[in-house]
Amino acid sequence: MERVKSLITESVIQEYQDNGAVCIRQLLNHDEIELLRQGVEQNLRHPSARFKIASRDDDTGKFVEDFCTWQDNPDYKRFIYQSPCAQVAGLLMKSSTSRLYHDHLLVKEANTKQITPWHQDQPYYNIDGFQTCSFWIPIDPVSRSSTLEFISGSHRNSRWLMPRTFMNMEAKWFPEGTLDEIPNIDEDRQAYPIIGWDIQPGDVVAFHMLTLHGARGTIGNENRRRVFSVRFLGDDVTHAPRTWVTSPDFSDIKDEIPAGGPMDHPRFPIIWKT
Ligand SMILES: O=C(O)CCC(=O)C(=O)O
Repeated sequence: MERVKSLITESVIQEYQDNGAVCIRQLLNHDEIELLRQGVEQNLRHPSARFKIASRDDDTGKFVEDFCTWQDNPDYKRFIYQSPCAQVAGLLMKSSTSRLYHDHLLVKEANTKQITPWHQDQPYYNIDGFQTCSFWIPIDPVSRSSTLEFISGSHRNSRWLMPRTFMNMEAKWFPEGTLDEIPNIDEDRQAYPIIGWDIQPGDVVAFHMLTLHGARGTIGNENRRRVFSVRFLGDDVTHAPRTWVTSPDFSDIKDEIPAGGPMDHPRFPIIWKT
């Protein structure tokens, strides 16, 4: 694809490798954003059994999430197979293949107080490996104050930090005390290399599954913030079945993929290869 050639330069790939997050301006065209808009609306009209409300009842807005609906959502499916994202993920990960892991819907209505606490994604997952890439794709304009932020270079540490539930900060995945805690970044923001971008539809943010990231609410913003996320795995990623319920929950297929083997399964198709 011409736009992939012109936008994904060696320096963009290096930025991804060094910082663990990169913003690619206008990677997506109008038709691709429209496809996502239809897909998101269909998803919100027909939420899956995995749909959840991630904000409190007394919030002035609302934060909702859904997961793994691409097989029932023709617009998501078309986007995943036909947009440049899988190829871009492959280039950023320096992988010869790009395998779909899952899709994730994240909608914050205008004036949502609920923050997304700082976290890494991989400790919630059922995978091992380093070649990973998630896309965070807003279909509404997002201001710098409500955008997803990253601690530049934090993926390189490759140390897993304690995953907790977003609302009650419970340790549901690893027992208390078994992993280091995420520092209180917002207490001393100057001490961290925080990066983040305001977004116009068409822009995408790609990030590594070990990069520390978080977002504020949408307080003071008139926009709702509808985000479609699609996540890809590269050559070195293997299945790591857990004794706990991962997020998203893949326990129904736990025994269908050998532990330590590639994620070969119809739920995780290879979308792009060199
Ligand atoms: O959209 C958000 O607020 C959080 C996104 C996030 O944590 C993710 O995509 O992994």
